[in-house]
Amino acid sequence: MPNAYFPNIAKPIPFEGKDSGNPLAFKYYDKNRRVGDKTMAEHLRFAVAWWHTFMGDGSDMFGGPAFDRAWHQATDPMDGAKATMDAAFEFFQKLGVEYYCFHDRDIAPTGDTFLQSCKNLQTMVEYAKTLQKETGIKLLWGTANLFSNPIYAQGAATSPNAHVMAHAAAQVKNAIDATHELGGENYVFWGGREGYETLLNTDLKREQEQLARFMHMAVEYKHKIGFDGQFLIEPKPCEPMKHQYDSDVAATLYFLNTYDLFEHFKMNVEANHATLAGHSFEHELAAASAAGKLGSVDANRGDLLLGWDTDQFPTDIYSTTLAMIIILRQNGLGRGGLNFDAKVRRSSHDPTDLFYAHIGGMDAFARGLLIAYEILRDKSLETFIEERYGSYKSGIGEKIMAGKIGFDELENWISSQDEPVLQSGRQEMLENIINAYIR
Ligand code: XUL
Ligand code: CO
Repeated sequence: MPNAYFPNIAKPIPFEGKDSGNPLAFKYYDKNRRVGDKTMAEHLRFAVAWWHTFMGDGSDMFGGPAFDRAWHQATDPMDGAKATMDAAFEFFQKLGVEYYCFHDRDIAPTGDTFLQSCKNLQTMVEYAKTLQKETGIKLLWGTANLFSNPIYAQGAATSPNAHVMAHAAAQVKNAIDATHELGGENYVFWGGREGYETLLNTDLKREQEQLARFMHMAVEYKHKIGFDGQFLIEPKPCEPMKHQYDSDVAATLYFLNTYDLFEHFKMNVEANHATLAGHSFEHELAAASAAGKLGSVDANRGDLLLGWDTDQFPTDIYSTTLAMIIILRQNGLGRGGLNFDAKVRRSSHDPTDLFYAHIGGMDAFARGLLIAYEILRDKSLETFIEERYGSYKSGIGEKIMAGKIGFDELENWISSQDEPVLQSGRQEMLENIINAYIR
């Protein structure tokens, strides 16, 4: 294993169990431990996000780069991209994750022309292919950065300028090719600039039609080249725009349904995007799962006292438990996974902080998995929920849901009945049950 960029981490992070006092060891994530019919690694399918972990330099609106990153030293952009890729694969191996995710412009620098950018991407894809082969590390998903280049300031697929939409299409084509070439298991669409700043200059219907047309072209292209990865849409309500069209799971499902795209996409649900949309993380997971559309997760957390996408590492066991209940109920994420779309704070400038951050996130989800598994195994919620809707299994409830009767029959039936007997929702009792499992 190379040892150039993280010399302080001499060997892969070990599993040492919950009583270990070693901050560079897993306390809960024991990748080969079986939980039900799968190992922890198979359940959780962790991925590292290239952009935050390897591209982030600690800059924010108030100050420049702050991080100590040996792989950012090169002056030539392609040399820098190669150094970054070496650092990334060293990091994956030392951390012990099997997957990563990238934007096209993360792994390869933007060139002076579109063609040069495509060439840079191809070169870096070839290099990534070699490193994937050597290490067994895989690509969970690829995506295109359709938000940094100033030409996308008014949207990419939803730009009022058809030339810009064509540019976006050509860029996505190349990003799908790169993902396909690297055996990516999914491809993500996050419409960072697909929205508006003001309705005064915006034809909202037309822009959504453009977005739909763009997605149809992507689906056609996917079939044309035989890419069998899952297409995912990642909802987010705002930031960078005032409003983004894929604002939450429900809005995205409506968009897919309206434009005949439903069968071709699933969702990549991000925790911090859910809270920005005024929902809980578990709400968005449940909404996607109920539609059979929960494909993958961007695992992070926000700060409820701040109104922006803070992209912090997930550490809240209660939240990971509720998330894992929903994921286990649908029998896992299939070809999706848990991608840490999260960044260390600006003051955590040391490369070792990247390890602490990921170890914490992986342990938080491993613990959530173990707790959720026990809750489901004991049917602690399931039996209650089943009984709560019991009145629809027979009698009048069964007739209603079978579509056999309507308002007239129900009026007749109700006239011969006493008042309904109500059952408690038992929220507090159920909350206590969950807490009893978090030990
Ligand atoms: C932005 C965000 C993106 C997507 C991929 O908030 O989450 O990084 O995950 O473009
Ligand atoms: Co994300």
